[in-house]
Amino acid sequence: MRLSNASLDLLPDSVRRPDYDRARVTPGIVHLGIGAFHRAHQAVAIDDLLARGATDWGIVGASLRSSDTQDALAPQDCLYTVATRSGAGAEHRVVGAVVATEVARANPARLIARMADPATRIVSLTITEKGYCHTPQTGELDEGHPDIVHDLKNPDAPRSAAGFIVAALSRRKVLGLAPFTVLSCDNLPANGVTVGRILQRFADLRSPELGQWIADELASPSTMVDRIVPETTDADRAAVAAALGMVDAWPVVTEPFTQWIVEDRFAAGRPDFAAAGVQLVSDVTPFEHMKLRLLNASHSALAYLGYLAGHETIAATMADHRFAAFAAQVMDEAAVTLTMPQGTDLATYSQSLLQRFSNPALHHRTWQIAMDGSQKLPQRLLGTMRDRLALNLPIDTHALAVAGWMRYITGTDEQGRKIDVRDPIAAELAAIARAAGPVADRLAPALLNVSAVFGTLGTDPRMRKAVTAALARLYQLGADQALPK
Ligand code: NAI
Ligand code: CS2
Repeated sequence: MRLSNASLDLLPDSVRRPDYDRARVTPGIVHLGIGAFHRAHQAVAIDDLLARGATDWGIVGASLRSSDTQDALAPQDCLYTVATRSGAGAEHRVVGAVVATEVARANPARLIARMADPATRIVSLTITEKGYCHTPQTGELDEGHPDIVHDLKNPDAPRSAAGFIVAALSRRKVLGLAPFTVLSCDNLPANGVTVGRILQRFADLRSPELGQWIADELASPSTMVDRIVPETTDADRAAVAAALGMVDAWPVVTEPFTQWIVEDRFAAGRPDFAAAGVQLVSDVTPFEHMKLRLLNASHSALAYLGYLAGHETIAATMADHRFAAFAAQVMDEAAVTLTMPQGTDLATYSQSLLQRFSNPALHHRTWQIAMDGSQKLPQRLLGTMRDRLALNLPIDTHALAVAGWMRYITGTDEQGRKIDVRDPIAAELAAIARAAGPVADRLAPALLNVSAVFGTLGTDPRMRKAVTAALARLYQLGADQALPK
């Protein structure tokens, strides 16, 4: 039997299900990038709001890359399971907030029409850092990106998120409709400001009048989003099927913790997010820095050094007290660069992160977190290093994490095995690594010269010295022994 509207009543009592009439739900949100995180985080909050009567905030989930999610969810009436796991066991909840799916490349016109529909008041995004077609170090639109070049020539059949959003906004302008609010839920610094800047520039390149309209009218509030959601495995699907007593082809697995902080700036209305536990603020910046520089920075440090030391998951890496101590050190050294609201307890926050990372029920692969490092390092590690240098503080801890990334992107691990490096500039990085060879004095400076990632920080002599020394230590001792004793 398959999970669907027709089989909902056959679920075990232990499985929570939509507590509202799905037939009454109408779309109010189009989400681009209907991946695991959206379905475990934003969609759960919306599901809570639908149960409180906000039935005009259903989600249309779109993928700009593949039909996998649509293929899996269509037979399930877009229902799926959120399996929340911890050492205490697992809870299962069937979520009904997604009411339709779209595959952008299969029918771009229909996706644009959905976004231009007056009922669509929010377009949200989890398209990964690389989906913004931006230069990570500056946050500016990469006008040479192949998708951007294509979309400027084919505005009605775009490939990029920016292309789709601007095409829909252009349609709304012609129809005399206000823009929807663009809500980035990706791990980017100032994600709302960044996406707003990218959209405005893309629109400018299409038509200065459109660019000005977007500059004047578009709301793109920044958000901080947090819930650890590993890629779903076949073992996860089997465990969910056993719990449901029926097949769910597309479940998501996550942790109990969830947090969503949103700047309250919506041009076309919003649901009562606070009723779903979402925090509404005027400025999300301190919370975003806290999360990116404490959680995501230590996540990336554990991912590269843990992978090189032979650990498959974050939990397995954390089981080695030296890695756990290193993650805590990354957090402590980042904390001094943060300016937080009165009463924020960063020590307690860091302790909670270490516990979350150690969750034995989550199979969060170091390889998954290691991907797209060129898009992640600036906001996770490099901002802290820049700020610590400005305070004349040592950067050796973060330099070892950066060295871990450098060793990882060479594509060969410490046992000589190939690493499947996933990154938008993987080929460029591999070429740099091949030319430099496995020699720290050559490889570190060559990679620090990649200005799209390191910018001027890469030219700072103190940065070059610390990262080169860390990479030399890594080559000499291996990740397992290179950690501080
Ligand atoms: P996923 O792989 O399940 O989904 C990624 C989505 O992005 C897919 O729909 C994919 O088609 C789309 N995508 C990938 N490259 C794209 C591109 N170049 N242009 C447009 N769309 C593209 O990944 P998941 O777990 O949903 O994470 C997505 C993002 O959510 C992350 O990159 C991060 O920014 C954010 N996030 C993820 C968390 C997690 O623990 N998984 C937690 C907090 C934030
Ligand atoms: C992870 C994040 O894959 C990664 O880069 O660091 O997706 C992390 O799981 C989330 O930001 C946690 O909220």
